[in-house]
Amino acid sequence: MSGALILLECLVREGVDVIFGYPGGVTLPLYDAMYDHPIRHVLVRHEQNACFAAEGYARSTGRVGVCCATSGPGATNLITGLVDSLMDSIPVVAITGQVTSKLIGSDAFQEADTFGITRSCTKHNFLVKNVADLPQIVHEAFYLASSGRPGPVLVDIPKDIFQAQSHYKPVDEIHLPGYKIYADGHTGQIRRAAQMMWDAERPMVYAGGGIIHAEASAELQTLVETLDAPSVCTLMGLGAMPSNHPNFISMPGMHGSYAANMAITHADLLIALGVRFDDRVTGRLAAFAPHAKVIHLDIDPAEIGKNRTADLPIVGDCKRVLSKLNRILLEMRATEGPKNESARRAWWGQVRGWKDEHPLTPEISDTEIKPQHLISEIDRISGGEAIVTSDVGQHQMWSAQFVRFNHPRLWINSGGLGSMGFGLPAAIGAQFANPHKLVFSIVGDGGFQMSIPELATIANNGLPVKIVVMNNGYLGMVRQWQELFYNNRLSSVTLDGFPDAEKLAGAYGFKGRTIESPLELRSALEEMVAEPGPYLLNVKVSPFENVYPMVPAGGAINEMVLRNPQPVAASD
Ligand SMILES: Cc1ncc(C[n+]2csc(CCOP(=O)(O)OP(=O)(O)O)c2C)c(N)n1
Repeated sequence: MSGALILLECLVREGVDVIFGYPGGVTLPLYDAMYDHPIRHVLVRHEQNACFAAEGYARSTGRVGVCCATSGPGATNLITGLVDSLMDSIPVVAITGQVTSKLIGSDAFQEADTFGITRSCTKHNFLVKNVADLPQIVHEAFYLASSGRPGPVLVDIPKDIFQAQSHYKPVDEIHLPGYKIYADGHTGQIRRAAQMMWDAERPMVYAGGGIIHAEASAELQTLVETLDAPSVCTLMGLGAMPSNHPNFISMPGMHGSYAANMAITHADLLIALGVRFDDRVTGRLAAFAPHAKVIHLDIDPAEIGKNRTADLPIVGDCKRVLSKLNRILLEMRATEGPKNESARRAWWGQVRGWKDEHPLTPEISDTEIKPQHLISEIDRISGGEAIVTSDVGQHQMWSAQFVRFNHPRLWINSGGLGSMGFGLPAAIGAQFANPHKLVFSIVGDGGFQMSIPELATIANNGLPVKIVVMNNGYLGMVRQWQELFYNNRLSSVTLDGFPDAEKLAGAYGFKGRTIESPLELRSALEEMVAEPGPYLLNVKVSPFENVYPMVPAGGAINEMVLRNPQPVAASD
């Protein structure tokens, strides 16, 4: 077999059914092998979007997403996607072509040091030097991408390796000295954690993307119910608790709810599960959960104590450790009966009071479409069941606030890196992985224009993605910061000349429409969803709406601006 066929055999054995990619000179042998191969190759319109689409596939399924690019510019175009996957711990395998082995280092045409360049933006990377190593390397790449803390792994393959002849040798065992996964958690620490949870008067569960990666939502729910504790999910963790669950408060942090941030501030025990104490969650770190002892569970030991010292660290897989914790807690409840009943009742009273004081409610107007109104109408149609991908900016934060998710893996967004241009290609990957699911792609007029070429991929493949452009005519989130922190000196944030949506979608062969009256909002969304194919709905919303609550950068999370803010000094 040629190296190209060996690679494809490895992918088949890893269960890969689709690759998102873009061909070029050095990957010609691979594309020739794919010509009549059962694995489907989806031709995107830019390599960055190949990686974002692979992420959409991975985020919506938990399986490894695969993308492919040629050497040089093809490989460097993948970088944003790789960093994005690394920041959000998404299992992606990227295959890149490299110039022929004997030309490496000669500044050959389309040569780039992909191995060197991607060292810091992958969980691991390989340069294949011998065709006989290919099966071992590819299976190791899948194992590394999907095990422990998931992440992107890149395999760089010179053209001559694709062409060389060898055999596919099955790989029975992966043995990587130095790569250890501590999945089970320390038994003593787990016992101590259970005791701390049992003894707490004001416990608070703070759950993140790690719960979703570990498929530990059911265990999380059991924990929250056994403790009867309030819980919040981070931007990456939304869906880990069903949004309608009585113990779920909402998202915490910079644009989190008043109740979520107040509850964290007043808790006496913070149960941090699969989270990384991101600055967008913690605000001023020194003022974050100031009265709480912290239990921190994470699969990655490097996260423990990175930002906030843990009083009780547990390195382990969230699913395994939470099921052990649940067993112990249920035993405690059976033998000891309920604990701190009146303190816990008072705590819930406080949390409910905060919720009632400042609930997250969408703004609605009779004359213009408020962005929050748009998002809450999408939420009404979704009913917590649709896949929603977003881009980055105000629409992302309003989506996180107002769309409910009954299950994990429905909410797909670029959390850590905040990459504009993510939403549309991520929807492509998610729709390929979930052909029968309703997929909304909620994007800003800025981010949408970064990934407009992917309308062709959507059209060519007949993907029924429902694209909703929340069109405020601005780079909204940047405009908001310029208004609030730079005396409203709006500098390079106006987006004039948005194309006619009907003509734009029509040019690609599908339906599009622009609306601006709140009276047509509901029927336009329903028309879009009823359409069997793709649909582009351009929704002109009030341009100057800001996302609240807002914790100004560097502020403590209980110092939220709820609305009508006083400008404060500029900072990051
Ligand atoms: C690739 C990239 N460039 C720049 C930014 C900085 N940025 C963050 S939000 C934002 C504005 C987004 O505007 P739009 O897509 O219209 O969404 P809106 O905020 O209006 O909802 C910008 C420029 C970014 N996050 N990503």
